[in-house]
Amino acid sequence: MRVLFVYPDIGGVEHYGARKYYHGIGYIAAVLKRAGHTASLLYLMQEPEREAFLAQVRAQAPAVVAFSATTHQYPAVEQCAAWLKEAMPEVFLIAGGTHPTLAPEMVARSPALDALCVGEGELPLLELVERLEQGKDVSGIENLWVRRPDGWRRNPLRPLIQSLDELPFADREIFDFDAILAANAGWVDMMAGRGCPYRCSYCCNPGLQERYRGLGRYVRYRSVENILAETEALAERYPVRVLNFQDDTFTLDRKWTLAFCEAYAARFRFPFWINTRVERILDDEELVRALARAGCAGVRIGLESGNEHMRREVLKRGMTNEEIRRAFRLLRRYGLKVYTCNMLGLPGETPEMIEETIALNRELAPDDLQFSVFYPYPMTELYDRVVREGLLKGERTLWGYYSPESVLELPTLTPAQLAEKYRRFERLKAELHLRRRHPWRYRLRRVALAMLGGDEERLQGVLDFVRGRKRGKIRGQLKGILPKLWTFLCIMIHIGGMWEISAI
Ligand code: B12
Ligand code: SF4
Repeated sequence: MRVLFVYPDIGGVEHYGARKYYHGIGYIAAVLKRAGHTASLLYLMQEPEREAFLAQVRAQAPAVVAFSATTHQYPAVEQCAAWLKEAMPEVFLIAGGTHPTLAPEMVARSPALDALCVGEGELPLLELVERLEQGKDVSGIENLWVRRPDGWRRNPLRPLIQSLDELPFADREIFDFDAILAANAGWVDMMAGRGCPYRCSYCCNPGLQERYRGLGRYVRYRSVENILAETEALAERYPVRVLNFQDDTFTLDRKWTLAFCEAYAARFRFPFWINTRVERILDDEELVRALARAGCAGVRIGLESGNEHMRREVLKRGMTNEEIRRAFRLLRRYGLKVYTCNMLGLPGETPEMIEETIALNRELAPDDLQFSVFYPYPMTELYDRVVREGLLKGERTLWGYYSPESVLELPTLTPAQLAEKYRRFERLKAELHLRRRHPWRYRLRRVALAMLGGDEERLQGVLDFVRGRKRGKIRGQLKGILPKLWTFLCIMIHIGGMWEISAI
């Protein structure tokens, strides 16, 4: 049977600079293909346009269209499903991924979808496709909510896949992986496992842990051997330069991590990057040394806020600033790069608290950082809080995620203050970039800033003035030169003309 996946990633290319690979679709496609089905992909990079979208779907002639969506991208799914249901009612429409898993009730409001998938999709989608092919009833498939004439049938969840090694390697071809790799400088995304045991209030993991309670271990790892076999297969087929592990917390299982490092170092030379938490490397010199020796080039760490109260009480992340500093020192001692993830516009946050986040980052001087305006995702503690406190501005479209705007009305932070702090983060990012690339220019900037009493706005004003003067000067010089240049050209043309006449 032919299945067409639709992956909306609107605004993603502008934000990340390239198309990205997604394991959720990759794994399901691999399972379908292994069972002899055909799977293809429509990667939506821009807001879809009806006729073009329908033409692309028709060209694939699918029996099933399978949408995947995070919360931000869901409006595109709703729109495309509506067009499809109207124009091609014979095609079965299903949506899965983070948003349908977190907010199935919201997704079930779509009048166009025939089914939605809560949780892991490999086995439910395979079962759906096989049943459709055999003309069997599909309404009782575990993990699926299926539309029936009398309403939705909400089937229970099946147990989590306990042995991830049983899955085939995620399918790369469906994403045109050669092109993705070329656009991402040879960085290959990998997943070593699934699930995170922490309970951060802004993250969907605690909600998912509850949803899956009693259905098997939530945090699972692939065997080291299985990951190395995939790495080998990838390296044989593609020009791999860096492995990019996207697991939420790579070093959760210390014994597993040490075993991975040892085995990896013996077979591969590619550098790799991981995500982890301060607590999972803190004061653990043996672990950090092992990571460094295995080729771990860098670590991404969530600071989220520089204010300890905010971090501990609101975000439910226990580490102190001192522990963060110690973790940084340890990572640096072993030559690992560090990248921080930060949020701003949190409930209860004041401009001063954001300044603390900026100051902590400036002090730690990560090799790079990421920052985003807090967005409340369904099925998280902070989502419930902002709804309870009436902070949500109302149903807003989510296209503009990558922007300095908030969907919240915060009594402690005005939109203008948030926008100003967002700009400060942009400047901090540029500053860290300058520090890495041009240490001398960075030092000069620091001296200039100190002379202006640390007032960044003034420094920016001075820089703009100097740049403006420079531009003005060039323009002035051009103004002086242009008439002379014109006279010179006229004389040359005249002489050229005389020369031609005399030649005749
Ligand atoms: C890799 C990753 C990315 C990649 C790839 C994008 C993507 N779609 O995941 C990139 C870097 C592009 C990215 C960007 C963003 N991400 Co991101 N990302 C992740 C991460 C770390 C891993 C995703 C993954 O590959 N998981 C492994 C696969 C196997 O699991 P899975 O995604 O759950 O897929 C299974 C099921 O959901 C289901 N399924 C999925 N699709 C479908 C489709 C059908 C038809 C069916 C039946 C089933 C099904 O089956 C899959 C296999 O079992 C997750 C966190 C996490 N651990 O999941 C965050 C996560 C998905 N990202 C998140 C966010 C917020 C973002 C960004 C908005 C912001 C940012 N951080 O830059 C952007 C938005 C991009 C977008 N296009 O929507 C949030 C989403 C929250 C939400 N409610 O939507 C998450 C959950 C992080 C978190 N804990 O909060 N992200
Ligand atoms: S550590 Fe990261 S992935 Fe785990 S619960 Fe917290 S935010 Fe979510």
